Amino acid sequence: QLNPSVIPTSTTVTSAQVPEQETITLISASQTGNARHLAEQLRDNLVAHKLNVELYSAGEYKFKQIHKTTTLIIIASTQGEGDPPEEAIAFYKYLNSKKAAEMKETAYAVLSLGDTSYEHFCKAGKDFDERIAQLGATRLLPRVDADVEYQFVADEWIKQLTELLKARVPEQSTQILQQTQSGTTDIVNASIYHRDAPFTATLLTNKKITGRNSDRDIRHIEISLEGSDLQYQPGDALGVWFNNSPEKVDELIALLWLKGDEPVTLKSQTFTLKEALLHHCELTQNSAPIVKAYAQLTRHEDLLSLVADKTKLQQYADKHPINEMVRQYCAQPTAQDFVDILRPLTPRLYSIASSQQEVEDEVHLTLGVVRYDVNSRTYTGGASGFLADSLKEGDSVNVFIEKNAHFRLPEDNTASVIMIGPGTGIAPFRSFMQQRENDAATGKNWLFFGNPHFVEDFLYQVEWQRYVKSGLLTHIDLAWSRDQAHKIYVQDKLRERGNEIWQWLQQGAYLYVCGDASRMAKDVEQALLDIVMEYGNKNIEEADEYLSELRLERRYQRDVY
Ligand code: 2AM
Repeated sequence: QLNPSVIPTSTTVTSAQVPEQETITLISASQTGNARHLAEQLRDNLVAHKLNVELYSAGEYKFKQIHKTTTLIIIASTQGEGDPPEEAIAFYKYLNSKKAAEMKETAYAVLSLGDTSYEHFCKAGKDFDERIAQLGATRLLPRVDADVEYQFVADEWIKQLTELLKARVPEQSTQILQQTQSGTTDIVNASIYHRDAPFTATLLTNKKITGRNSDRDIRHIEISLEGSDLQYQPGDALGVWFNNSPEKVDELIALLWLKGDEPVTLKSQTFTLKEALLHHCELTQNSAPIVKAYAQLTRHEDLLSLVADKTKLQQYADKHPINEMVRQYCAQPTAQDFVDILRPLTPRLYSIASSQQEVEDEVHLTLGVVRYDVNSRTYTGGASGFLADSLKEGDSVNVFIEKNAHFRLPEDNTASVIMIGPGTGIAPFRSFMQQRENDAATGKNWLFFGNPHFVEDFLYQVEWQRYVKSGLLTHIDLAWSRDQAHKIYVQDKLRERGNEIWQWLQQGAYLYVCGDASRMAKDVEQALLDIVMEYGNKNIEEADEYLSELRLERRYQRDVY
């Protein structure tokens, strides 16, 4: 409420006439936390300017009210093939459906985060922006699409937006108390260690857990967090910083006809070229923008004509690691020009495979090692190669915890859970079971796991067998895709058990999916829809609605990559 004494008497404004300061609704749609951090930064900035703001995460926002907002800000990132973050799927679907109401009263702005190496750059943010305009809302300022290096662009946007919003507020009403709302119900154990100040941990164990004849190299990794205050919950991820392979770096320097001791500047810090390539630049992911920049740098005619064709450019980037590109199109750029076309190295996130209650100051991962051959030369994934090949047990690795409030066991220990995690998607479910055993949770547990061969690829077989024996694991259904002539996948197992899955859902079970986003998660979702249609007697729209409701109740959670 306004304090009447601060209203100038000469203007004889009564409190009834003072326009209530409107509330700015700020929604963050975040996958790895970047959009969330920016939203918090914006919120703090708005509060500092005495503006009235409520911050919500997309997962908790009551989106059916959205047409009632007067000022709406969305900060959204994009996943995989242009999808919105997991927490924003129900919101996104609603907004894009016929049910969404007109938004003529709303003024809004969107900041989208993305990665130009992907075809569907910033698609989720673009979709939000366009759909909200279509519903009749007015843009406060043009949408900004930010790339991986988003901070500078975001700072500018926040500054502009703050000025704009300040200008819209009637002078008298800025005394109203500010309110803010926190995003998640998670207990925040803020550690002194985070992404930009990671903890130097120790690798304890690196053990291959696929068989000798498996075509997958999957490792069980144990890392000691001793001496840190790091705390994690089942569902969280471990962020891992890595160095590029010294052999690949030396090879690249030679291919560039450089020596490695040339000084280069990155974000106003000086390194030698070799240091920059080892510790600060991405070398394991080529992308269309990099190929294009390299073509412009080298002025190679063949490469220039190749990059002029968008499809060919994308295909070339997908098939040629940076070293192969430089080998094929040799040139002698300066060290600085070359590092300028590269991306800064970013940490990789791995779903944690242990519960801290069980393993105390350790953290476990289930790591799929990325390996592939190009022109008979072997390439390895950045962080997976570093953890699996470069590090010896006892060596140091810089890590941090990335919270994931959208992948959590039910708070109710009597609730049942259905876990679908083929391949390395098994990781968080190992942590779930450790946690449920420690909590003596009485809810039922059902695991769907799949991999190519039973003999080679049954990850953590002994542990699952123990859980089945003890009764903690009520059911385990296994899909060995290549143990017979035709493929069998987890979604086939789901369909086989459709009736019972439906019963579990009707009794309040929670569904979790972890693993491959591009095919598995989509096929699994289709199987779930089919089950809901068949056993719940619903048509496709109703089944879709049913899954959306589950999402809103946090009974359908995914950690897919
Ligand atoms: P495949 O490689 O034999 O085709 C973990 O990678 C397991 O997931 C493997 O058994 C793999 O089978 C399987 N898989 C591949 N595509 C899938 C899909 N679309 N849905 C579910 N599982 C899939």
